Amino acid sequence: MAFNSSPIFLFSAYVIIFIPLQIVMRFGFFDDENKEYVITNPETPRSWTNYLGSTDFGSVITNHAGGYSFFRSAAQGRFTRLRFNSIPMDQPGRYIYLHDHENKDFWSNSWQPVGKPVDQFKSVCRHGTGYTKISAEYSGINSEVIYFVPEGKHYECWIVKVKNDSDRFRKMSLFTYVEYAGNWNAQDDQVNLQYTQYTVKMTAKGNLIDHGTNVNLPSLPENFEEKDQGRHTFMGVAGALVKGFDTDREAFIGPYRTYANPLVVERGECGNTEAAGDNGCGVFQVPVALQPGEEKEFVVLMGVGSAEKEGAEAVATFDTVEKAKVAFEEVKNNWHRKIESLWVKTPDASFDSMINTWSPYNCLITYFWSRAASLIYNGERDGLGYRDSVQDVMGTAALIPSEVRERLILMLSGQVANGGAIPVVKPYAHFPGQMSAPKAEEYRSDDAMWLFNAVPLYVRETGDVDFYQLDIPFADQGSATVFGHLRRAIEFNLDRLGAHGLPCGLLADWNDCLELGQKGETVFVAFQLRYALKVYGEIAQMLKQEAEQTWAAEQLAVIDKNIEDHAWDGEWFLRAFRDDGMKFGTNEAEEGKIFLNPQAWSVISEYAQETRAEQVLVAVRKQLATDHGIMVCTPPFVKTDYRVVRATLMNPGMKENAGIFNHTQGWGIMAEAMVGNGDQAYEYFKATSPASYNDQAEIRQIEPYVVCQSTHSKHSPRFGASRVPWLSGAATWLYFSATQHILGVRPQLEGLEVNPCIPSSWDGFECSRLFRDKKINIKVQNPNRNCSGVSHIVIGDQRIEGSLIPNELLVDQMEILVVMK
Ligand code: IFM
Repeated sequence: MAFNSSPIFLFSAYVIIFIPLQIVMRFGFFDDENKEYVITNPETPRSWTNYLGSTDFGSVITNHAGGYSFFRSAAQGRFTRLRFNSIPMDQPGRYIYLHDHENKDFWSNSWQPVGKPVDQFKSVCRHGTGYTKISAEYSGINSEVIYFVPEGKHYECWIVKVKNDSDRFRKMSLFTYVEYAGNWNAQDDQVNLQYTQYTVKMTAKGNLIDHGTNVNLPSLPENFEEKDQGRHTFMGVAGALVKGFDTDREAFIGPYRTYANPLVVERGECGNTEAAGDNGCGVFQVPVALQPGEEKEFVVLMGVGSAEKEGAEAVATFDTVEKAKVAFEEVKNNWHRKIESLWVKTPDASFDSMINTWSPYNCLITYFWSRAASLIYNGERDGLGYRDSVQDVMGTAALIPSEVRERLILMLSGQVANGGAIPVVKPYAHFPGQMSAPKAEEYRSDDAMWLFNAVPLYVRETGDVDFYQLDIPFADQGSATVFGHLRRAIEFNLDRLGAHGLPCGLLADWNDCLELGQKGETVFVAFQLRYALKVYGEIAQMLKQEAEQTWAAEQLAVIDKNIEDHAWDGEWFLRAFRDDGMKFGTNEAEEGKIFLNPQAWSVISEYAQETRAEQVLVAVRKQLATDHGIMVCTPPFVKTDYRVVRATLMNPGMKENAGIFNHTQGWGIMAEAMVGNGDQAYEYFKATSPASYNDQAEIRQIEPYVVCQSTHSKHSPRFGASRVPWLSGAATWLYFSATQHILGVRPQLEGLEVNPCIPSSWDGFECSRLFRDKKINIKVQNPNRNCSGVSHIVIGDQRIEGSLIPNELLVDQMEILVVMK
């Protein structure tokens, strides 16, 4: 942390000049070349996390090696333990302790949990794509652990290195540590102790430990959700001799100690304990004797399956450190390939750090784990929430198009025959055609509307137009083509219009705190419906379905009229009507006078244009924009009864109660970009972009490399503080708005469009885009420092008017010049 605190006073003969020095509070930096965020000061305001693995096997890991591991689901498959919402917030984890037999001193490779004084202990954590590397320098010993999940494997691999940098012989012991769950069901493991304290059975043999739960019950591979079944995980060591083990947590730590000073580590000697019931742990003692300058490496493998079978196989696969290093490089390269679909160089290095690495990586992690696995999401949520997961597709369509196609098929099969959607799709327990449809009061009005953003985006990215004709079952009964699913989604809302001819809000309409019910109406979803009808009409035209195109145009005209007649408040659009006629988002109200969603979506849906668009965007700038992002509404609800709006449950300035809900920030950016206001779009981007806060990390407090759910607004005493990092709709919309609207690199069915809306201070930028397997290198020139408007494109000696590079001119490795007006 660089910390310059006090202002300086300069005295001259006549005046005293007060120059406030900027306080720089920084804990690390972006290593763009290696696509890593490097934490050089371990005393981060909160634990800063990363993810390992895939949707089959995942791990949450912090800069202190804290976190947990899970198979398929953090709720149903969590086999190592984390104590949520504790201090520190990330314990236990996957530790390597070091014991010096000469003086009995001990420490951990990660600064925590032992926590040696930072002036004597140098810690560096490199969070990379799908791996984390933590190194320490202490007492003349250098150590390093690289954590990753080898491709296609259901186990973690830790490459451990220890080097004697002192000038004397050192006799050390290294100890592994993980703490095991009593049941893979996270809730049972945390609270149903009268049961889970009797289910663990630990055994150790040679270099393998077996962690069993309910071992006398059969295992049920076809029934993942059944928690009472026999399950095994293993820990193994390869490339080193083990001297001892402990698998009984209490024996390892001691009854009145903590992870900071386990009894066995202090003693320097394992007790060879095997837990039967109570709490299991995975500890191996690896003795290491090092001459000055000498180093030793070995591998720890930890994952799903029995020690006897899968454990033995894992140890055989990685019997040398070299093999583990090859697997590590493979993981790194695979992730880099996934996020390389767009590379950019702009005048703003922090914009580039986000767009070239962290934004797409954040989108992928959110896509994989939805809202179900982090230090905050603790297993209470499981599966793919419908609306969120359909939107998550948009951030990843360019990165992993074939996986996205499968995910879209899954989500479309989560739609029921009436066009609405089941609220959560659990990939491991989803049986299309056999699911029950939600009860009337359980539907959300926006769920299936997001398909109109996601499906066409996937088709434009890939050119897979046939996707619209693919037949997909509904969750409950029957089937339809993708085009048919889209039609049903629209019908769902058209069948549920209220007194003003606007869609009914139902249980929620994106905003979980607005429970408008079966008759209350939502202006936000009215704009979504308008957008859906517009998009549906365009698809119908492309598919030459003229009757459908006409139908969409007729319905759109009706919705537009209802919006015009009922949704305008005078200076901005209303948010909603309750069924008793009460309005949300009106200047007449004392609380919740204006909401962001309908203003942004009036522009995004192209309902509001020119003067009207300018009017609503001015209202957003004046009423809702702050230095740290745009508030979801204002003023906060304090007096309004919580039965009228559930936002009252939250403190003012937090989350849906006039907080800065980051999911929505991209919509503000898009709306400004759509009217050509690149300066304002960029200002909104900077206010919300995590990297903008790297030198002021004390404001957000969370990771400066990933988005988060919500930022405290000016109505909160913690203005700027940000919470619930990583898994948020903010990931998709920040990446989407920055790449497709600010940079303006937009796949179209007819080709690749480059239509930037940038700040007037930029004289241009360079980027390269992988588009349908072709690499397009683009140079944008902005000679007149305009925000928007493309004059022409130059390809070789050919000049094309406008902003589209047509399909027929696209070839691999081509150079394009885009000249702005
Ligand atoms: O839109 C929702 C999301 O689905 C879950 N978190 C809260 C958001 C806003 O209410």
